[in-house]
Amino acid sequence: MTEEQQAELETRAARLFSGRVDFLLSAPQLKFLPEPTVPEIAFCGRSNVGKSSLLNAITGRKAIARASVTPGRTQELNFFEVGEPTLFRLVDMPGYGFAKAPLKVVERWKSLVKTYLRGRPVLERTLVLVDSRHGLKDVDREMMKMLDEAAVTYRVVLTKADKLKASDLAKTVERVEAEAKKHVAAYPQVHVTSAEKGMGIAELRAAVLADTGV
Ligand SMILES: Nc1nc2c(ncn2[C@@H]2O[C@H](COP(=O)(O)OP(=O)(O)O)[C@@H](O)[C@H]2O)c(=O)[nH]1
Ligand SMILES: [Mg+2]
Repeated sequence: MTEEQQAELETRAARLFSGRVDFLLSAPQLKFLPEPTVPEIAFCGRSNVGKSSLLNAITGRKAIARASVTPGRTQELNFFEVGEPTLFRLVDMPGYGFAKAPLKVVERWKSLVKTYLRGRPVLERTLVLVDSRHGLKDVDREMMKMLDEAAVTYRVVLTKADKLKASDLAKTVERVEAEAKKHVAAYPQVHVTSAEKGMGIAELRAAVLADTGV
């Protein structure tokens, strides 16, 4: 893509996300999933990775992702619609890696997520969020493996990049990219973002729009 095309895509994405973005529904079980009528982009990551903050930054809202932090909704797939009429959906997947989650809860999570990933024809891309300070953890690797197996391509997105020195950040990017290259369904390049400072947000927003194909 030329610089000009990239700039044009970012402008289009910014305009689109500043328009209609509405919470649609929370699906605690597969039978509550909305009809697969438009492309979907899913966001996943360990709890506290900065998923809600990133969703807010991408959509330019202060609290669009609030629905997903409502107690009791943490184990559900939350759907947001973008565009008027709806062009695509963002899906906020339940955070993983709770230290103290009962086995039963973890199993239920896995079953819901796996079935969604494997059987969702409109799922165009997933974003796997990873905290810049921590790099990839085993739970992230497990998620990546699940996506590889479901043949859902994904982008690894480093969050909270403002918390690291540039030199440490560069090392983390290098390490994570080296590992991403070993996963068949992963993009070889990672995104570096800070919801707090706005770093990488315009580019990621454009990438999400491009991924939807609309
Ligand atoms: N410094 C910094 N803190 C962040 C950033 N994004 C999120 N946080 C903080 O990380 C914590 C978890 O963020 P949240 O978006 O709720 O994470 P979630 O559990 O993945 O939805 C909160 O205290 C946020 O303020 C960021 O880009 N920079
Ligand atoms: Mg959240």
